[in-house]
Amino acid sequence: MKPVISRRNTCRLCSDSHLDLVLQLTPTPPANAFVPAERISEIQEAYPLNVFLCKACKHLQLLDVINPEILFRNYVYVSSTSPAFVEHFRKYAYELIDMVTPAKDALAVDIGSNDGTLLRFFKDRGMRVLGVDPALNIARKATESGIDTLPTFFSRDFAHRIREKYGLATIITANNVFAHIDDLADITDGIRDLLFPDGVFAFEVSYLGDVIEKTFFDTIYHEHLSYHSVKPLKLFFSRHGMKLIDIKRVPTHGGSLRGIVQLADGPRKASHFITKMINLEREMGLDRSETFKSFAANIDRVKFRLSKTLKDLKALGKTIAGYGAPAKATTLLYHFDLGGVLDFIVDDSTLKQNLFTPGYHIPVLPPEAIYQRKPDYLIILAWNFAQQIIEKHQSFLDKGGRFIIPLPEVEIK
Ligand code: DWN
Repeated sequence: MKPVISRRNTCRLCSDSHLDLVLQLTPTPPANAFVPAERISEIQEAYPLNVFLCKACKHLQLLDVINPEILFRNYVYVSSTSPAFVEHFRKYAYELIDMVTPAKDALAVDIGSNDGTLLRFFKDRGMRVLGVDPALNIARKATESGIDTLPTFFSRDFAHRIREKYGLATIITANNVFAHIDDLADITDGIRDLLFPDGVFAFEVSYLGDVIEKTFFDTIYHEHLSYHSVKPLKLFFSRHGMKLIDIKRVPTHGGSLRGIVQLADGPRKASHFITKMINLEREMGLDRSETFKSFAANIDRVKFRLSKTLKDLKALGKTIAGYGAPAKATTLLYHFDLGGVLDFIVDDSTLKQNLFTPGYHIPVLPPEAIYQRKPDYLIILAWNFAQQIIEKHQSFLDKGGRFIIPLPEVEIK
């Protein structure tokens, strides 16, 4: 087996070796490395969370790469936990179908298809669908639910095997995946080889512009090797025989980019919005190291405010629990040194219930625990779903409980 962690010394998008260290967060265990009760006495190793800016193409990235077999083979995140996210995927799928108007039985391939949430909407509209996801448990359940899912990592070689068996794809998607892959060149060459000449590749990734603007630093963790912005991606695709033709900001995960890509000689014209986004990124300073130094200062400001708020509440004898056990909570808890503050965390995902969080081993319980253990405060660690969570638990408020939203600013509701 490959080592647990390896270090690359070139940019993931342009292969240049001039990379600036622009941000250092507290090292953590892998963000989704939840453990069962029988393993809580084990010490989980923490790995560096150092962020680098490529001086050539300005791509922001991690260079310390944790073995994807460790990160993704036994995965605990499923897209369908959030009804809002399922609805987002429904609209997304239908927008792509309206754009491409696929022939009957045309093939849609989803890379990192998870539980098949997106593919189900393509299937409902008459397309052949194929998922590819290395999470053995989730891939098996997706196949059993009617979405054929190959339990493996996508690669150029694997794309050729898919092409031989299923033919070319009219739509290829990769959502919350294009930030997770170390060898993006190989993946992209595979996508190019699998795509129909008039097909489209669509991806969604967390957007660096939103991370910086809203101080969403907790989305920095080892699964996310890349923190994408438009200009480096546009250059990258052009170097791989493809063309970025549209870009759209979408609200998921605190703010994401949806990119539409075609073969370099594809039929569609590029949107002028791409140039507008590149100009906006220059104004935001996403291509400058000093931007990330002020980002670090913002993180420290929020850390001071949140740590003081929680420690003052604890000093008053208040009890505090967490709502949602997202991957990003690992970064937030470690970087803000909050491991000893939360008595427990609740999460609606049965895959995480009755496990313990990475490293700090805080128990993750079903939401019923809120009404059995009656904490005074609930800090919403899945802040991107704060509204849905608060609406679902009005009775917690009615009983005198309060919610704390940690980012982008500390808020008590
Ligand atoms: O890139 C990734 C994003 C897309 O999803 C992956 N690396 C892993 C994962 O990141 P995350 O775990 O931070 O994602 P979420 O979707 O922000 O996690 C939300 C958590 O909150 C889940 O554990 C489910 C939970 N939740 C809940 O308990 N009740 C969510 C909702 C909406 C709820 O009502």
